[in-house]
Amino acid sequence: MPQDLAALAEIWRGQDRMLIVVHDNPDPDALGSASALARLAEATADVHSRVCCEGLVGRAENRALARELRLKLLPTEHVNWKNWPVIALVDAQPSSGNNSFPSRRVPQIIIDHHPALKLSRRARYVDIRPEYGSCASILSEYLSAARVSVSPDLAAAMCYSISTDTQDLAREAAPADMEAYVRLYPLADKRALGRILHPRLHHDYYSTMARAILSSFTYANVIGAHLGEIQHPDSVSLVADVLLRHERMAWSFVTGVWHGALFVSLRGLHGRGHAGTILRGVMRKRGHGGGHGTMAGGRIPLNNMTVEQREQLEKDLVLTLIRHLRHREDVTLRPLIGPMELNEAFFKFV
Ligand SMILES: [Mn+2]
Repeated sequence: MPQDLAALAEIWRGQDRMLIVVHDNPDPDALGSASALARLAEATADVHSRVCCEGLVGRAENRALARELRLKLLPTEHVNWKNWPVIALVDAQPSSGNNSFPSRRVPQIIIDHHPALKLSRRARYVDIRPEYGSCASILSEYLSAARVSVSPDLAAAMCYSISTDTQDLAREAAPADMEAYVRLYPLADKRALGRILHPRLHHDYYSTMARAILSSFTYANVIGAHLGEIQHPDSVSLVADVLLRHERMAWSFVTGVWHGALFVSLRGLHGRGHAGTILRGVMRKRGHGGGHGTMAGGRIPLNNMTVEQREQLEKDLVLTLIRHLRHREDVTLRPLIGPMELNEAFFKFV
């Protein structure tokens, strides 16, 4: 569906503010897309926006991006939904399980690139393009069509949004994603882009990575780790991305505990891997999950489980995943790093 600027203008007519809801623990695509929609509404209808979500922005790159955009995220618990005349969801849909928008309410606007859900049809303005690798690419077409100028910071952020959702345009990228990137890159502040791509790293990054690597296991071409308690939910996807780069691996699966829920991340090497479908099959009714061909995430409420029960759940998830990937049923997981590989130099310091 091409963008219908007149229909959007109709929704914004006579309004002065809009609430933009993104998924919990938002990623670069969610933040870049929300800022782009805010820019469009402000430039074309003088409507001012706040961006709202639950959770945290954890990864250093994503925090740098939010800083460049000067984004002040509104926590969902402070939102009175009735007070907002216009509500938009971007990079997310109602009842998809990864956002805190109440499922009994209907937003006016939905712009997303995940597979369309039934409930989404109720919104007044719906633009869902699952063939796009990034939601920011869709929003970039709106800005172009409306001839709204894009600031150097916003262009830098949107470039990063597109490259993270498409692995630098190499996977699940549509021609439209390439076109959007090529349109935005010349406008982008390259220093801002550099600050997003190469941020300083918090100490927690190294402790999480050490724990992850020493506890990683493998089976055939599957690699995984259970991180236990984590500082922020983004740690699971961060570790899954690093583990997936191991030369023999095609799938990575990582779990971590945050605020009473088990966060899971599944990454696949190949574009037609159906990571989202596989993860939903692995989670079944235990929790919510979803995603694209190569990236998927979800969470399972732990409801005061004991540590032993949680560890059993983590094991069950891994075995179910391995079965879904059609490996044999008698599965013995092996440690990624054997004790022999931790040489004397390592033990000198521990
Ligand atoms: Mn996205």
